[in-house]
Amino acid sequence: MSIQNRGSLIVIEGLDRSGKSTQCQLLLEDLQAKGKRVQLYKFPDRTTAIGKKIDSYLKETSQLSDQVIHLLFSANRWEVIEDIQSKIQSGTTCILDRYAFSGIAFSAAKGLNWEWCKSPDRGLPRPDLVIFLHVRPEIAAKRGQYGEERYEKVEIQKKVEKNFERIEREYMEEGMAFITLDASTSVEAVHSQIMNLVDKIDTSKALDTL
Ligand code: NYM
Ligand code: MG
Repeated sequence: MSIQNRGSLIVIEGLDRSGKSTQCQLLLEDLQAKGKRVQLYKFPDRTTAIGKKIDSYLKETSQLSDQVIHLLFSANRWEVIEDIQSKIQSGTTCILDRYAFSGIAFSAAKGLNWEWCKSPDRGLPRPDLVIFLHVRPEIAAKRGQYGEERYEKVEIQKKVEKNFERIEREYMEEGMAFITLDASTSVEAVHSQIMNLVDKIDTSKALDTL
């Protein structure tokens, strides 16, 4: 076959301090060591103009309505999506540290309508695999740097956790590979479970949309 396979689209989700960034980094390095082309993206991407607004909102140096910040988080995904799509088409695997699922889970935790929260991300590429790293909010709260940003409070994280359970149910019903892993075990154990799931991704079919 002369046609090159596309790359895969992998999302790591979780509550704050669930170990997402550590696992994304390990996944990146492991795939690179296997000779694959891989790129890591983090949402929110705080480097863009929209990302800077999001950053100041999260650091509580600015206030925005719940609707406006929700739309900014979504716009922050739309502004890099062409880049991600072209990487995937050219055979590069893209790892996303959070995605639209965080958008729904956190905004709905503030009382916004569920379907309204889903709508601005409709049309974004649908991941091949979503891994939700589960740690109990009480455990995450004991990890370093917790509580520095907006939302990093146990009561809010408990609502976000419930929302992720609903997100998992809904997307699994649509046939998405949305897998929850117990992230309270060792870093190595979680990483090897992630690698097992990543190895099973089938890139012969085209990417669908959310
Ligand atoms: N967050 C993240 C949202 O509320 N909506 C979104 O769409 C995304 C991508 O931003 N508490 C929240 C979740 C986190 C915060 O993320 C910052 P991180 O991964 O801690 O930088
Ligand atoms: Mg955080």
